[in-house]
Amino acid sequence: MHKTTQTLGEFIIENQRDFEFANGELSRLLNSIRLAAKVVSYEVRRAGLVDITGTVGATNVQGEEQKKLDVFANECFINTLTNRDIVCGIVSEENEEPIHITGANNRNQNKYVVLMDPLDGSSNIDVNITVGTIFGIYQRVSPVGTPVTMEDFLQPGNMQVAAGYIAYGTSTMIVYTTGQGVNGFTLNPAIGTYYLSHPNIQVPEMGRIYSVNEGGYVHFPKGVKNYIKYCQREEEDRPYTSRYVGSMVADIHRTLLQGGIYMYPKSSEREAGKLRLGYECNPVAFLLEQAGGRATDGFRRIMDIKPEHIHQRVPFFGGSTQMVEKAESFIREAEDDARKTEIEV
Ligand code: P6P
Repeated sequence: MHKTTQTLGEFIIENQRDFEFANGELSRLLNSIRLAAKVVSYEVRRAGLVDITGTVGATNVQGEEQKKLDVFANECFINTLTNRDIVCGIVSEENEEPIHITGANNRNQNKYVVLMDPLDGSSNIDVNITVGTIFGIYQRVSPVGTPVTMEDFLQPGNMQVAAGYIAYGTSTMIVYTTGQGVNGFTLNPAIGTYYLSHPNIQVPEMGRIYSVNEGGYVHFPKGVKNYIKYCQREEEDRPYTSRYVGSMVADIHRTLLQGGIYMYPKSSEREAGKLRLGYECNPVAFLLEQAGGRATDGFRRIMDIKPEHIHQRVPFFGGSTQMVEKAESFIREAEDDARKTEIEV
């Protein structure tokens, strides 16, 4: 029986009253993301049927091979956000520089900036694994009526007014927050409507799943290695289960719903880890915290980190609060031991 719960459109209107900036603009912004997500979802779902998988022979600013769907998704979100005339700037994983949008009559009247990864996990496209779009929304800090500035894009995550992801999985879901909790909406592709399927998502305080690319184990810091060994030891409620999709949206969606910890540590190969602060870690951190979870770089709250540049990478530990705190304790302990050894030498 088709669920006839509240639609995303009804939910946005009903809840815009709760939003201190409720002047309809954020609602229109969220609606533009909702539309772009439908278009991208349609293309992702037929990727295997038409020659839209594979690569365009180009690489993006991350030096990663660009997939045709990456390019399509990036253009789709940029065009949709631009046409709605609400956004004055966009940072995208696929673009080295921010996109400046002067708006109607080039008067720079638009108030929001969006940081996004238009198709995260795209390396999984050709093997039919869940990929996703991740977005964070901020109010500009530069004066309305002037061109958007780099400072508008370098705000800490605690300034986000909304954030979320679209998961293109067995079904297409939008999961987002405006600071009033986290809600998930599932798309009914037959009628193109999203329905509230996961109201008020709460991350379990404690989970039994740890999620990390264990192929990097030899390069991880000692504290992270010690925590992974802790997860694997047969004592108390352990060993935990290991799950790693290699697509952040998939791993985070599971963590939000079932609990657990998702980690992308720094390593001897990647001094700052791999995940980008602006358009992967901050939006996900906002969601996790709004759902009662925790997100840090092992030491600092992700959303308190002041970005230095728009493609900055940070180590990431996020999920069930008790698990993230446990991982942090192992990391701190190893750092303290290393410091003591240095002093003794
Ligand atoms: P690795 C995808 O490129 C991504 O940014 C995340 O979606 C994913 O969690 C991670 O990288 C996977 O990286 O090094 O484990 O393949």
